Amino acid sequence: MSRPLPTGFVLGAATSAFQIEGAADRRGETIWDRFIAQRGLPDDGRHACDHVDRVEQDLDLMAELGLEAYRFSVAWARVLPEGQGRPDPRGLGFYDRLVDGLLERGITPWLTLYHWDLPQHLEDVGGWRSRATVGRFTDYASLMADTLGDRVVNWITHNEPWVASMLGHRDGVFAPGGTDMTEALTVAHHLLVSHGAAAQAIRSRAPAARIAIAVDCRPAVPATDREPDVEATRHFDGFRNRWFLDPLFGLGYPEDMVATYSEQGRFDARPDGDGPVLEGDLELIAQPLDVLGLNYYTGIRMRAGSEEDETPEVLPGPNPPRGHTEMGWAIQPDVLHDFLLRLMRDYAPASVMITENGASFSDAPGPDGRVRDARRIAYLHGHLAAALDARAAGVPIEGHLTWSLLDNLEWTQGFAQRFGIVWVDHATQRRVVKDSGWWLRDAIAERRLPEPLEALEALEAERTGR
Ligand code: IFM
Repeated sequence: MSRPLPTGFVLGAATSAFQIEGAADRRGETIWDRFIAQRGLPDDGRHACDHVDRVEQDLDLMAELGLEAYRFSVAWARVLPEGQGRPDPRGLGFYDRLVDGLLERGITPWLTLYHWDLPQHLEDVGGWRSRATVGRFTDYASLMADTLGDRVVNWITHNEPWVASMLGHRDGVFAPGGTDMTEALTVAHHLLVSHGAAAQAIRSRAPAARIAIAVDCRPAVPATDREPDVEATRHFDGFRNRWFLDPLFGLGYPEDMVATYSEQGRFDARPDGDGPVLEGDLELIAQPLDVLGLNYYTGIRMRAGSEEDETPEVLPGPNPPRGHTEMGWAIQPDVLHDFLLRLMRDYAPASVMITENGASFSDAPGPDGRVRDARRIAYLHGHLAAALDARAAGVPIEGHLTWSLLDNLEWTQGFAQRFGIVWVDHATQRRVVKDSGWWLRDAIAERRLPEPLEALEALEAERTGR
């Protein structure tokens, strides 16, 4: 039995600038251009999905799928090539057209300001380690609100501040490649402060704006009920989830984590102490949040000894074992359900949008041209059902945005990981809607979640005309 979608529950898709736009010759250099070049990675953002030059085609594709919402990010270095100073009218014009194109097609824009692509010029003068970048980000947010605030209602300040700070500054595996936990905590603080400052700037220019931030949460459960595993789980949750959620919801930094980090000499949480926290910062971070954006992919089973490590149990690669995606991530819709309930209990957000959720599977067009990505359909069906259950239990979830519209540049893993509901041939830029894209189209058109098997049969019939 297919499940009806509640009235007002929004379905759409998400992307980010660096991962799809290309046209790198028409924007400033970003930390990701530099990082990819320095590491000699095979795939880069020069062309990505060529979205800037194919924007009309991509908008038509979204309309064909009937998307109700589209989340994209602005490339800071496309509108301000050096991150500050004189805006580039070509960059502003691009986002202007994109937003108009969405609205003309009845698609609600969800704009993200920062999806990790800091202009390299700002990195050269200290990047997010420097408090000055908070000011630059606020100026950039103001520019975008002045340009698009009359048409864009939903503003996401940051995407996944945990990733930007920890993978980018502690683990050295993401741009800009830093490897220092003290710096990573400073970066995390500056990202949060800049969220608050940008929220104020946007609201003062666009009073109807709804302010959101997209956090990537990784719910943890202890691998056993032994005390060390339970304790490791509490620590991981503090490191990964509470460190961001608590201050955003006005609870300040979690005391247990502050005690640990200050003992280690890594973070002084006292305002105007030895750390990055200034008087008034916590109030600034805790601006009223209209929407909590949740990016969810998987949970983690935590064992003592790996409290700040989330290496998946299964290695990324094609043909993952059943129950995993090609990222090596375990498929756990029940974990999403339980985490949504916990968010409600602990933080009572005014509204939640699932700003990212999806799966990497590399199914390609078959001889008949069709991309049979049944595993992605099952993933989306399971997670949407879990979200609807949580909604029925009282969590104010307003919608779900599939990551991602297009097969795009999966950062260090390049084009090898395919999250799209639309397949992209990266040599020719040809797009092919996958079965999951048609499944989403039917869900939106019919206001119900089609059962995966029935949906596949229906698609078969649609294609063969029988
Ligand atoms: O592709 C990324 C996206 O940029 C941020 N969230 C997770 C996705 C999949 O790894």
